[in-house]
Amino acid sequence: MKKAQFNATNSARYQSMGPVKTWNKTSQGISGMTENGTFQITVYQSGVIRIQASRSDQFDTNLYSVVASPEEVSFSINEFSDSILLETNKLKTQLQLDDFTFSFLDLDGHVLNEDDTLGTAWIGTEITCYKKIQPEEKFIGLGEKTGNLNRFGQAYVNWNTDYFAYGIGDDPLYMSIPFYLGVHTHGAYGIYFDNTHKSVFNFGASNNRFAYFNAEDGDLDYYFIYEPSVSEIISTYTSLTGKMKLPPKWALGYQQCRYSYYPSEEVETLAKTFRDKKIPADIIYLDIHHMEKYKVFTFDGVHFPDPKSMIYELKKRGFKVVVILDPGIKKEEGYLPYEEGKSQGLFVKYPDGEDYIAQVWPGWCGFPDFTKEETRSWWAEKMAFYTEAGVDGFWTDMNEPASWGQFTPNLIEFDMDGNPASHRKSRNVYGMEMARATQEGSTLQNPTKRPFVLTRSGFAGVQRFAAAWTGDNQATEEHMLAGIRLVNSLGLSGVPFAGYDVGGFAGEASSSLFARWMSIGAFAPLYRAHSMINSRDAEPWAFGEEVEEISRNYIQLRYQLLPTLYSKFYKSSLDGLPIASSLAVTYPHEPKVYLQDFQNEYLFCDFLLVAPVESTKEITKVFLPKGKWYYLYTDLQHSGNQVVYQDCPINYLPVYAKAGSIIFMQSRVAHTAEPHDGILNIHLYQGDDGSAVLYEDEGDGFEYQSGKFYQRKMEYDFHKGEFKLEQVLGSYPSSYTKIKVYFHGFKSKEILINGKQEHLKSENYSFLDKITAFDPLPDNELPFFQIEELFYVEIEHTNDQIILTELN
Ligand code: NBV
Repeated sequence: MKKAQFNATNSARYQSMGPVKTWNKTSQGISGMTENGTFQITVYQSGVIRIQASRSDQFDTNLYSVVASPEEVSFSINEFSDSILLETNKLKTQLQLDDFTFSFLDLDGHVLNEDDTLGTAWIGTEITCYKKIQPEEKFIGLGEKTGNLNRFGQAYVNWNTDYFAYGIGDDPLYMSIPFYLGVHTHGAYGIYFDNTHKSVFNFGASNNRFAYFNAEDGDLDYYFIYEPSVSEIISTYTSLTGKMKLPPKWALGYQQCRYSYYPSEEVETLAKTFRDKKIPADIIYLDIHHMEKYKVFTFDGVHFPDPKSMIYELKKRGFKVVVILDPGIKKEEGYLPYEEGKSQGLFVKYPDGEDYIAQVWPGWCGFPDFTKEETRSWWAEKMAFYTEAGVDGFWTDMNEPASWGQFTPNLIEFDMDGNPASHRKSRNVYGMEMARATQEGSTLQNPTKRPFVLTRSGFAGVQRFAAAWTGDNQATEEHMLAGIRLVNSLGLSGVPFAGYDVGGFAGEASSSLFARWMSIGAFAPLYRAHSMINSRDAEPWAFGEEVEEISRNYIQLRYQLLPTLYSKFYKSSLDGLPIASSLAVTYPHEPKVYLQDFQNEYLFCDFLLVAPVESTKEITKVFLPKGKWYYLYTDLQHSGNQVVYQDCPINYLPVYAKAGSIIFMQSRVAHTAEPHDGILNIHLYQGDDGSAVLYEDEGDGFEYQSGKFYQRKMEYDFHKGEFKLEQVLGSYPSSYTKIKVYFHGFKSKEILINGKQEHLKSENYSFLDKITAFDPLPDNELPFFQIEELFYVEIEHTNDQIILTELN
């Protein structure tokens, strides 16, 4: 790279960009030079401005995260004596000429975000952008980061790290997403810092002056995003870094994992037990003991003598098998993946060309360079080993990459798709590129199937390739709640499909903790229980009869909610929005949302407010935002904008439906592919307008992309007392023959359906079954809640518009 002639050196002291010397208007913005560097301002979208600054005349970029090109957008540039003002129809960007500092303002001139006068500067190769903190500013997002929802006062490092049994305040963890949102009185904005080096985000920690973000090398390259709402900011961020692809429906089911289930008889017993006990489930994972001496692309011949038949049997029971893939390839003569990797130059190397070898489970290993096209295609081909045995999904672990010693030397080199770079620039994208290769492999091997990849490590944009889980958590109450914040934060950062190890990976859950975790997990986008080697059994039935019934209840509820969940996944694949959505998304300016007591609350699939609570509590405080809310299990109504005290016996997780909710449910099934009874149950909640789209398709494959889907918009107009089911779109035949609408909070006993009078019927309705009184002592009986006299109507399903009126 040619170095421009700037005064700046790799000084040990702070050195700023200095004053702007020259600048010119380009077709997409502005480019210019300061005393110490070059810069470029690109109008990427009308609400997205990209700022780049460098000491070189060629900008250092990240090839892997932003997949969108700049849009053609009209903007104006005005020059003043001390500044330049660039204006789009959404925001103003002002560049101060004497110190190269930026201010971003809305069209009314309110400051959204502005640089501190320290601006953009280097210390050695480290580049930092210093920002003023706006009054009352809250900081949210930044992906898989521990700590509070509001990150003010905290600082974080982005450096993908294998962190076994991390503490709930520890940092960094496995995945880095350098995207955050600032929320204050004048609105909200997002900043995505597109630099893959180790970076730091400081939101006002250890100083009373500024927030900053920096990277230990590379350039300043960030996207400033301004939209009128937090959800539009997140959506815009995913228009840059890409969206989650619609997963196969089975990936939304309950997933059972263990380090490790073996031999194959144990796996078969596990599958049979789920079915015998009528606990729905879709996936069984095979962890590292499925391999021969932990060598990827092998099966342990002793414990899994006939994996193909085993998987075939599991499939007959409606299970999918997901296998773990670790990147380390055992350095062993005669082991084909190693021989091929070595001879074809597919491994990560030292600068002198020697393969980098480090220790992981199999012993000394080479590491496929997933930032190289040839390696990704080779890996994708190797995956035939698993798909031929019938494996359906893949779980990429240890891809930070992890190795014993946990200290990868920085000199090793990665191809970075033709732009070789050291570990310093490459580490953070390695895991994402492994997930990408794995997704490509799944598609190569099974072109008509949707891939399912679950990854531990990743970077901005990882949502395009895989779902994420939050690694090796611990079986404690605080971890259960911390996991919710991690998943919600991933949702704020473009990764909607995420989950935590239900029950806790390290350590052992108490019965009540396991029960509570199972109920919370039912409202996680990814619902997977997992636990560590040498610990007690941790399946839904392993904690006694009561916990088994509680677990069954919530797993069943999850399956009954599938029409809602699948519709929401579809929506999220289009708009990039979280499935488990922190209240900060919908109510960003409500201060209570950020309080310790309430920061874990979230909206699941838009309508259900989940208020997670420890298993040790019998009563909890819940903040209900403005509006009206129904306690799910009894329909008890609460007006919003208040804190309520909620009983939370171990068999009832506090969940509330928002007035205006339209919740789709189906009958109970053993797994996602089992046909339901043909009745679409719609739960409609009185009190506010609502709208929802029911989406269905084959649940796998890609025919939905050419119109083979069933899509139906439904709208509830509270003031008109009208509920409209619009005409069905798409060519996928409905799986429903009947629609049953439940009216929550309505008084009407008679309504009109397409103008014709109908008398409503009623029943006692319960979302969860009564827990058997196993203990003869009456005091130990768990409560049972139901909605008495819930009115409903049954309608024949047709694809035509159906209008229900006179709903009061
Ligand atoms: O493959 C074993 C485990 C796995 O179960 C876990 O989910 C990963 O996060 N893996 C880490 C390696 C070792 C953990 C001690």
